[in-house]
Amino acid sequence: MKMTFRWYGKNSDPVSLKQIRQIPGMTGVMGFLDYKPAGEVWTKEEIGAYVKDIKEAGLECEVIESVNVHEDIKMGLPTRDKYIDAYIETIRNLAEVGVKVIIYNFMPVLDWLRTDLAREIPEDGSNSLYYDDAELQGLTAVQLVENTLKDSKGFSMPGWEPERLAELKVTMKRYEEIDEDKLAENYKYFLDAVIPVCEEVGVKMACHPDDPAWPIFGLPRLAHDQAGFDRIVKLHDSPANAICLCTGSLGSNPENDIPSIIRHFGEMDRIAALHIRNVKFLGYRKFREASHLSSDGSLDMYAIVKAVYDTCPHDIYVRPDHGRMIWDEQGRPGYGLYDRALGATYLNGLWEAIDKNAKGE
Ligand code: DNO
Repeated sequence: MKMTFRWYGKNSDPVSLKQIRQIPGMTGVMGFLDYKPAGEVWTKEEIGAYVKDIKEAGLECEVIESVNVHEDIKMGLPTRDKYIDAYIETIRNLAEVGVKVIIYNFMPVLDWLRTDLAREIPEDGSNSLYYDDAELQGLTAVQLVENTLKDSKGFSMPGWEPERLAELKVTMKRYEEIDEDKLAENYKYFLDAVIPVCEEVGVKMACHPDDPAWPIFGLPRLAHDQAGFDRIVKLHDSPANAICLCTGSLGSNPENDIPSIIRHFGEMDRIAALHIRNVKFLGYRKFREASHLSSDGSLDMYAIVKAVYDTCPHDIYVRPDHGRMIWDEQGRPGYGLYDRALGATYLNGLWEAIDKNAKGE
């Protein structure tokens, strides 16, 4: 397991590379240029400079996240080809600086979504991201976006680029014409264009699940259970058409058996990276994000890491995901230093125990 940490770059992340390097067992960064609007090429110079900083800090940068797919591609508009060309250029540029996995998603309009970015956890006074579907029912997509941006404390948020959200009303309207089958068709068109390039340059595309794991605001969504991912991996059958298995996103729906889903896709060699975190179910479509520890949430983290150990390559890329805000840290919601660092060391501890046990040590 290559343990990595999401990092937003030196101009945007209050967490420094030095701090990340000091977390025990940390080998690299899952990188992200948070200022790039969907559809724009990530140039060699920008990526090169970003990766150089990471390498100088003694870390690797073999995974890049949130290379966002332009809405015109998802909607299948005639303009999609120019955005696909730009995406291909980005893939080539990323491959040149040593990137092996690109994490993206195919969620229409909105990326991950919560109804509260800092809900206090009464037991210990920390706070975390929180979702209650009943609260969402009272909101329009526009209101939800406004609330989220207001609560983001001025930090950029992955998937919540202002450019993309400016056209929200128009885009929502257009999606009334697009059902899941149409979205799958548009997805296939995209994969048929990009996957051969990935094969050529040695990169895997890793689709991130819908978060939460069900359709919202009547928008079509494809990636929230095993059947959905079975469909996605078959849209273009190649090891380069892979999955970023996010345990917390899929795990927001208690019907998803996460260790079993990991085993299913691990055995098919379709998992290219994992985001591993815990969630605590509070009711029907209601959850908050817990510390990574099994006993703090609803997911069995031992069974999850064991499934990874048993079915994925042992150098698979993993990162702890959204942390709580603890010890009075002020930071980007979900992406502070402390709780994610605790999560990483806990996951490494589980791995060590499983590994030694497997080797009879
Ligand atoms: C949320 C992240 C996502 C993920 C993207 C990939 O916090 O896990 O933003 O990186 O959906 O495109």
